[in-house]
Amino acid sequence: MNSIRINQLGFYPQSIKTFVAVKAKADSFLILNQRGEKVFTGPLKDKGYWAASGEEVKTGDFSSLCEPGLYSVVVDGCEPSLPFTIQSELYKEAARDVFNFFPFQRCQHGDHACLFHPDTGHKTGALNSPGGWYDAGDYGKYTLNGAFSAGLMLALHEILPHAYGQADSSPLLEEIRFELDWIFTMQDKDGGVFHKITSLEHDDFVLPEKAVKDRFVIGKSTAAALTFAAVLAQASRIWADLDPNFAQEALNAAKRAWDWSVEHPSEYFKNPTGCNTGEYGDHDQKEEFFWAAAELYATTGDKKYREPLQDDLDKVSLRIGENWRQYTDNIGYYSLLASSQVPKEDKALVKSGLIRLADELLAKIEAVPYEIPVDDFQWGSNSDILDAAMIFALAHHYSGEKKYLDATVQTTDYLLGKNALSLSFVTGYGVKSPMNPHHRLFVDRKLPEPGFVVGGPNGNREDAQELRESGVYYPTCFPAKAYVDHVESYASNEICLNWNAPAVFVLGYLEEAFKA
Ligand code: 9MR
Repeated sequence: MNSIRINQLGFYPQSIKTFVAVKAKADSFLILNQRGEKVFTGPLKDKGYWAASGEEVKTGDFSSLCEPGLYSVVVDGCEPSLPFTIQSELYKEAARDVFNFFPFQRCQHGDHACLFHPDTGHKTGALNSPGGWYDAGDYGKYTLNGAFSAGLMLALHEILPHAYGQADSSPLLEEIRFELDWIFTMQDKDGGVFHKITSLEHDDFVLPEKAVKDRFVIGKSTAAALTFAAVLAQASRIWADLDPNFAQEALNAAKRAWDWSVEHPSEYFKNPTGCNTGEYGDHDQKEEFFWAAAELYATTGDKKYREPLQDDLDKVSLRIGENWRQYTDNIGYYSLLASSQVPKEDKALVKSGLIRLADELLAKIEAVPYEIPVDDFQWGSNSDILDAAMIFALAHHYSGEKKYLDATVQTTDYLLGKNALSLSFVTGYGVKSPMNPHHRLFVDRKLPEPGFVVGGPNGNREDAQELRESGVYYPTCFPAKAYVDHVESYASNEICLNWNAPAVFVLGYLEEAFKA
């Protein structure tokens, strides 16, 4: 593996430009242009040992090199880096393709008669629940993760409505609307919301037309109702002028789901016996309550929804980590900042909380040798990286301070090659990228579709035992390298809605921020 790790797509002319060199004895580096001419020299900075990857790490910075072109980094005693460019519109195609992931995930099962599992409270009958996106490499549709992923992208639309099209005719909104139309179908008559549509056991690794197991509506949970309420309240605000009827229906449905949740605050979802599809189980619904109340407040300005926010607004503890689990409430904070209904005192509180977290994460970038704000690698770790990049992007948006834009760039560099695997984690982008993601829709393809973010290094390696049985092994135990580009590695190499959604946010944000 190349010991120089760098964003394999490259850099915007005006952005910060850094790389990592491991096991390098030299204390300086140079940059060669396409003709092999030396165009830059600089010192390597010793960052010490990184326990997460088991490497001695040095870093280099060539931010003042701004001339567009094709380059490589050379360090004495190391193989030259993979080539990279300096160019404007750096992420134009990548942003388009990470967005195109969503239409690709559109459900191909009819889902006109999904059987009620008794744990929904319905003993017989079926639900008409067509459309929506498949969650990941499986064919399930999960309310919580669908709502969360749509919410992340709506948060971008709210601050930069032009990022993916025009404010009033946006392909991004059109695609999200496709998911929301499905989400609507998940509400029960009493206002509660079903948890998921899946078969009882995971489908075989086949295309949808061959995945013919019965599809069920399973569970009715507080988490589903709250995330449903949150995203539809958010949508109601965003579509208010574009489609007033839809906006009103969305708000009514959101309010009913909220009321149901207040009466049923602890309907935690657990897979019923005989069901092994994804759980999205969580026994702490504080984040979901916050997200829903924040959206209802940001949309209506009604004090009734302000009251449940009080405790959290006193602390404003935005957090990243654990994939989706701890992040849902952050969208609520973003919406409070964006909405015109929220008084400026509340906005000031939220902004200071956002900046506080961004500063903590900046300190982490300083401390972690690879210059990233994450050093814990779990299932979907790439989404923790991207979720942190979102925090930096928003801190930059609301403060205008360059240090947060730099941090957004550096965190994104990790995703695209400046990591311990020297791999771009986005299919089809960079010199080396995943070739065998765990995705049923790729089963008949030689190459994966471009623009799919894989889960990434996962120190817990939940699938290691099953992989071993197929003769496949994780190459190392170091958490930052615990990844295998094998189709069976669902715990490190799957793709998923809530891992691509923050990529849509971050790449779209950077393209706008660096517009000439
Ligand atoms: O992203 C989820 C991760 O946080 C959990 O640890 C894991 C096991 O429960 O499930 C992940 O979500 C999967 C979901 O349950 C089903 N579709 C694929 C998702 C990504 O692997």
